[in-house]
Amino acid sequence: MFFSKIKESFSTRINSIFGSNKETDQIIDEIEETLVCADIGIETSMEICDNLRKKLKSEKDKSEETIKRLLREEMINILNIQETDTAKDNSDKRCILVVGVNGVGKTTSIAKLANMYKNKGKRVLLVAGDTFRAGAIEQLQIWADRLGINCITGKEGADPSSVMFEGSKLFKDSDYDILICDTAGRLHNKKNLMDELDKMKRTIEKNINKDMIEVYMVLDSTTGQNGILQVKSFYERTSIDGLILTKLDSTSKGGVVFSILKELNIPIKYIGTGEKAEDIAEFNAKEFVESII
Ligand SMILES: Nc1nc2c(ncn2[C@@H]2O[C@H](COP(=O)(O)OP(=O)(O)O)[C@@H](O)[C@H]2O)c(=O)[nH]1
Ligand SMILES: [Mg+2]
Repeated sequence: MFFSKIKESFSTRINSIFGSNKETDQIIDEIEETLVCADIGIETSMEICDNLRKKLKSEKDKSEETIKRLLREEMINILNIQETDTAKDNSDKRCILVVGVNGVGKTTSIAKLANMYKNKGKRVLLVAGDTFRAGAIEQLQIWADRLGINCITGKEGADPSSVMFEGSKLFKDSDYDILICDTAGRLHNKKNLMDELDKMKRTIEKNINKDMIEVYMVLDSTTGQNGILQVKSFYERTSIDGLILTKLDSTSKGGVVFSILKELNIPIKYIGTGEKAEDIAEFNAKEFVESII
């Protein structure tokens, strides 16, 4: 089970609300509290429960089962607000630039994506664009070797844009389907990370049409609301096409998924559910909610 920790804490709390002879109003109030505690965010929790109250008014049966069913429906509704632009997802040749702060799981997610696309029969090329962090290039290279995927690397400390140029040029000139680029989460020198990302993007655009390039931001779900601030600070400068939410296997607070979609309105493309290459899945709101309550 992907979300066993979230399920454990969330469904245990929801289940404990029922049982004794409580009024429906009190039950809903307690559900609202539980949602807030699970990091769903106050506004979103209120919205879910207001809708739940309204729906329950016209419902004769106010049993635990009905309340839970309606709660699931409302939670799924809230998560489905995202509009997914699948045009790029389906294009033949595409480039994904992966950004995010250090330690969130960028390199691991790139390996997972590469493996997933390879298994779908796509030809994948990787670019080790995190030239700043010690060992980052090697980390991606090890994954690439393990998965049998070609990886373009430069020297540690080199200008990441030069590796991006080399990778995107090879991509353009060969019959690769997908180019996935790793980037640094932090810079050692005083250079601004956003300036550096802009530069990388412009460099890639010299070889690859703008419309084929997507920026995916990786977020660590265990950082909760802090992750949202991270996205906002990136978003000021670079538009983000999708999110990869990692470590959902090791958090008990799945609520961040709701806050992300409500506050940022950026689609969650993939979720990370472990440390192995195959621990990645497309995000599905219905499956997510049904697996946690
Ligand atoms: N449990 C778990 N660990 C993950 C997941 N994704 C990444 N990690 C771990 O998080 C740590 C940092 O990952 P890394 O890819 O190096 O992060 P980066 O600095 O953003 O490139 C590593 O120990 C990974 O194995 C995930 O979905 N679940
Ligand atoms: Mg990395």
